[in-house]
Amino acid sequence: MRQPIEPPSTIAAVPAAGTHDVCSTHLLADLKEPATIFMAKQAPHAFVSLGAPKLRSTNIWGRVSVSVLPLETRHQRRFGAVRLRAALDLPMTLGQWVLQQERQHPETADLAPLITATATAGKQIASLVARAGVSNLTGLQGSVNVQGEEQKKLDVLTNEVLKNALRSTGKLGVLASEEENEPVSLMEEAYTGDFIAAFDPLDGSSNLDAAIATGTIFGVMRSGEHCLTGPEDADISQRQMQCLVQTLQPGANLVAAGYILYSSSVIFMLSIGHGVQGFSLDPAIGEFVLTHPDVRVPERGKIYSFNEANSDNWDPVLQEYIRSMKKKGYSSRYIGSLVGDVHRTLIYGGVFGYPGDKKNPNGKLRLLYECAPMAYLMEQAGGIATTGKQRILDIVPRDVHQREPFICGSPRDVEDLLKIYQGSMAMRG
Ligand code: AHM
Ligand code: MG
Repeated sequence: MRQPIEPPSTIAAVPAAGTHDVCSTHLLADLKEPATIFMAKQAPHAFVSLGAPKLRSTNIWGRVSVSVLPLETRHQRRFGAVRLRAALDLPMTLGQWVLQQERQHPETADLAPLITATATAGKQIASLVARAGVSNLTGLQGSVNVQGEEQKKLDVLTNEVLKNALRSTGKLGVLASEEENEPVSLMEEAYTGDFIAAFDPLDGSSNLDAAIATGTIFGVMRSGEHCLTGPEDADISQRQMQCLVQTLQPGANLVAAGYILYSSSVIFMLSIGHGVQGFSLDPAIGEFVLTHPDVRVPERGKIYSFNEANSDNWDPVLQEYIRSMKKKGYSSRYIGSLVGDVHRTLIYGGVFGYPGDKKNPNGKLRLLYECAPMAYLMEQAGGIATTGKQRILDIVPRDVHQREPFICGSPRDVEDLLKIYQGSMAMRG
């Protein structure tokens, strides 16, 4: 739709054709179609009105695409005008993206309530984390979880937030959490119980009191028939046992996984099996908006990320690998917060690992709700996730809180490690 704009309603100066970021306290909010504007050829800027008459007084950053179009009339040509097309590109919200996915991949449509509920819980958790110091939510709860770890106040609170959000979808049959001793059956209250979710509501919470990045990690799998009904004559505990067994699925069965990073910005990275999309929480509108479409981990990076304090206890292969990275000029970065470390690896490339060692042969990270969702995202972004000997997504869990060595990142960087492992196995015959 063409819409000539008069200079008095201008709100942003855009230098000629191209895509430009603009900021305005008077963004005309209702531009739905590209607008056409005319300007004098010699003018240094096109003054673009981002919409029609109604001014809305919000402070919004926008992105304007401007392209030069052919002139239409002899009059315009005679006066040396330039005709431009200006369109305001507002990023897609998570809600709009979910609707788009329902059309493009109908088989994923029933995931929509779970994604929306997770995003809502993420916003609530982001707010709790940001205000933890002010609201006296730092420090310990005074309880110990089944893994013998002291729970932080926010571990307990964020577990409730995420649990309630997912429960309210009516879609969840069972949930497993780092902060729950056993999987929790929601069958009695679910309408369908089609899905199983496993999550760590606030990973890296030991960093909280120092205001360092933390994150929520989650994975979603489909329930099997048995979990939905159970034998007619089964009592509750038998059915719960069946649901528990259903929870112990390999990461290859995930239908959705993601994390929410609480850091200098709040970022929701998500995959429903068609690549990885990243959404940033826009505090101006309180919505996640698509800022990282189709994330691909770089083929190779320049960073390795391990807790090197454990290196004396690593196997010789890993020690040799890290030595080779130092020789190649790689940098070391390690936050000690899985979501932050994996997010940096996804964006910049390189390798992150929490390997097994002499003291802890299976490392520290939990398969079901830490390694598997991260491995799913990494593979969906073109990366690799392995124990060093086995693909993470192929491991069938025996226990809800089982730990596994975890190494992931850029395909070329992880392949280098796998080659050394294969070489050392061949030498041993
Ligand atoms: P948590 O789930 O109890 O928060 O522990 C997991 C965290 C991860 O975020 C991080 O990768 C790892 O522990 C760091 O461990 P370490 O301090 O041994 O390096
Ligand atoms: Mg954790």
